Amino acid sequence: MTKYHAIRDQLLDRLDTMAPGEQLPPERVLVRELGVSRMTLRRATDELVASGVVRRRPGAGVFAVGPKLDTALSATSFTEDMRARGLRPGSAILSFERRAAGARIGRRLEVSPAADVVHVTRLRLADDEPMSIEALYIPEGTVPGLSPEDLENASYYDMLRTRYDVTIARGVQTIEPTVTDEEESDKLGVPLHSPALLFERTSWTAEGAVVEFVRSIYRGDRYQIRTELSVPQVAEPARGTTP
Ligand code: 16G
Repeated sequence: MTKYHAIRDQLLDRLDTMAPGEQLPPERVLVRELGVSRMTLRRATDELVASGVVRRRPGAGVFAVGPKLDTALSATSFTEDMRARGLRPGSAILSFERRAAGARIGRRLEVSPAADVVHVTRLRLADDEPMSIEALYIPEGTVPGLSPEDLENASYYDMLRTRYDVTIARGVQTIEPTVTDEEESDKLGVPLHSPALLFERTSWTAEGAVVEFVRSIYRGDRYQIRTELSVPQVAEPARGTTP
């Protein structure tokens, strides 16, 4: 292990005991405490900044970001998920339009290319911090009269249940690594080409109607995926039998 990797690990140990937003001691203090050169410390810190574990505020210092948000692989809504963590969910509407589905979205929503769909792009926030950008496509017939104001700082899933009496029964989701483009970086407040997670989710009602196709870009520096692993049951050979 190189010297700077060892220092990075020591800094990570220290960060484990720190609260989000807490400041790391100044460089000259760390140099003394860890017995390293300023250059080695800087290199280790740069790596932590790049991986999103700490944030550098020019002129102020280096601050702990806190653990990444675990996202479970279930059909929960952003709003429920944030509330369960004690964070305040928010969303800003970036665009809202009604238009013909077109071939690609039509296939996803299982409607004809000429069918009307509602296309909404939302910036999703947790305690006012941008977390993801979601492009949501809904068959127009599912949400008659839906307006941008309905979704401003509100939950689409709640709206489906309470106003349209529609309940999501199942979904399919894919996840891919990606990097943010110029517009996404700008909206999410991260550098260009930052790591991100691309989720594509299709959700159905119990009757088999598609109620959304969603393309979500989640910040890679703030999110990780947690999955519960079940152990496959292997059938034991019966005792006393000869192979
Ligand atoms: C989540 C879902 C998204 C869904 C939204 C509803 C992922 C990757 N995506 O962000 O597909 O449309 O929740 O949230 O989890 P809402 O009810 O708060 O609008």
